[in-house]
Amino acid sequence: MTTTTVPRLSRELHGRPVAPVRIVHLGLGNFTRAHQAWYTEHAPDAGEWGIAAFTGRRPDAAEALAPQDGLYTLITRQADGDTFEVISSLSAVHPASDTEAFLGYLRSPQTAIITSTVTEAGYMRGADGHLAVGDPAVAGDIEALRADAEAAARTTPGKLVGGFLARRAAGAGAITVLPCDNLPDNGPTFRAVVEELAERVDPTLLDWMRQNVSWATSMVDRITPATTEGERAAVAESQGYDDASPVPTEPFSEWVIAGDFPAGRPAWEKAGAGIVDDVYPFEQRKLWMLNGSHSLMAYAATIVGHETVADAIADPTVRGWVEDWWDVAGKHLQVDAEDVARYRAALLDRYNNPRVRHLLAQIAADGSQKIPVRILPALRLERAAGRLPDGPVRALAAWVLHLQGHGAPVKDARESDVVAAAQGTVAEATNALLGLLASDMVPDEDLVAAVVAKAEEILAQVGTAKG
Ligand code: CS2
Repeated sequence: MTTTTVPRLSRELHGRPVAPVRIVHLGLGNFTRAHQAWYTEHAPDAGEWGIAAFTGRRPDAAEALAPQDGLYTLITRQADGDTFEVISSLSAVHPASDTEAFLGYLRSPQTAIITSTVTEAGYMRGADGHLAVGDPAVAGDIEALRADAEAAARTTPGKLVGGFLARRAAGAGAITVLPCDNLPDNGPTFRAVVEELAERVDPTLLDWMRQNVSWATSMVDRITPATTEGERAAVAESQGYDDASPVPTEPFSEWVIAGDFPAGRPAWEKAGAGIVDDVYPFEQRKLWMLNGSHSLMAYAATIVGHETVADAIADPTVRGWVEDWWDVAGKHLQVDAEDVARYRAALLDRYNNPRVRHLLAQIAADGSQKIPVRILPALRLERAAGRLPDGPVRALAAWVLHLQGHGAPVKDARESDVVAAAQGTVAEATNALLGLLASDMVPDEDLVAAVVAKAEEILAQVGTAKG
């Protein structure tokens, strides 16, 4: 590739001046760069709202972005071509380990918001929904922060507790936590684990948090695949500069936010974000319809032989499986039938976009965190009504098969637990996995028998995917 012949992207070359840091973000990955950073860039007061972003699982993001002053190119892939835009709302990028910088921002009264894209697993919840105090990383953070308030915390709840201790000591006042992860009620969920950790470190912090920390909730949506070398080359060729870390994304984007921002916030609504009183109906619709069908395809369609969402949805068998799931999930949403129909049609358009190469193997990761919030709630409601519909039963069967070695490779925050539970027959695996993640749903012999039948049906389709 001829990246040496073009200059590296920089603020000097391209982009607005560095905005003062007023937002601290945890979990610098492609998603937040296509979403929150884009909304912040497009807010009319963008010049007053810089983001300092800390990496999560991908330390290389800071290494790539620091030499280009936090700038990067967002490549929006329409079905008929690309548009390129330089995003300059990241004022600073740091590796996750830079505790000193993190605490420094938290001590500043200028910092008004902490946002997060740390994934479902980042909340460090156990199967009972509470903070996983037995997890070595959580236990380590509690011990370290008890001994030294400025210790380097490893988990997200630990980082927040360390940050709040520093903010209290500095008298820096009110702040809002705005989670941007795919979890129902992400604000209250985040708050609960952080409070549980705080109580163990320093119970007096809880009072300060009640007076100074607001917990907002948000629904986030934008399909954002991982970057490939092809995108870097496309930027160099068409834009005339080298960007070591461009982000490909789809045209569609949605952000719905509820909460208080006592220290202020960018005018995100002017950039298209929805500000509402209750995020739940939006969150449930997105999590069940989009993310639920994503997870179904990530397992079932990779077993059949597909690699991307666009390939999978073009296969009439897989498309039928997705429709079966939507028929069930759509019934339980708190939105009217017309809205569900419109949403389904829009999702099909988004999935069919051939220029968004969204790998199913990427979506397959962390099923132990995703299946319980994307698939099981609708299945539970159906079981309570005495029904065993195809859609959710098939999704569960596909996940069990995946954990037994079919389709996409297994990559999971609780890999050893779920792989151990998935040993044996499909019936044994189903029982053990439900026992682990949804103990209220076992025993249920009829459900297990239905999962076994659906697993056989899926395996009968192996090899039917074309090229
Ligand atoms: C996907 C999501 O990887 C996954 O689990 O379902 O990241 C999905 O692409 C986004 O939520 C879309 O907004």
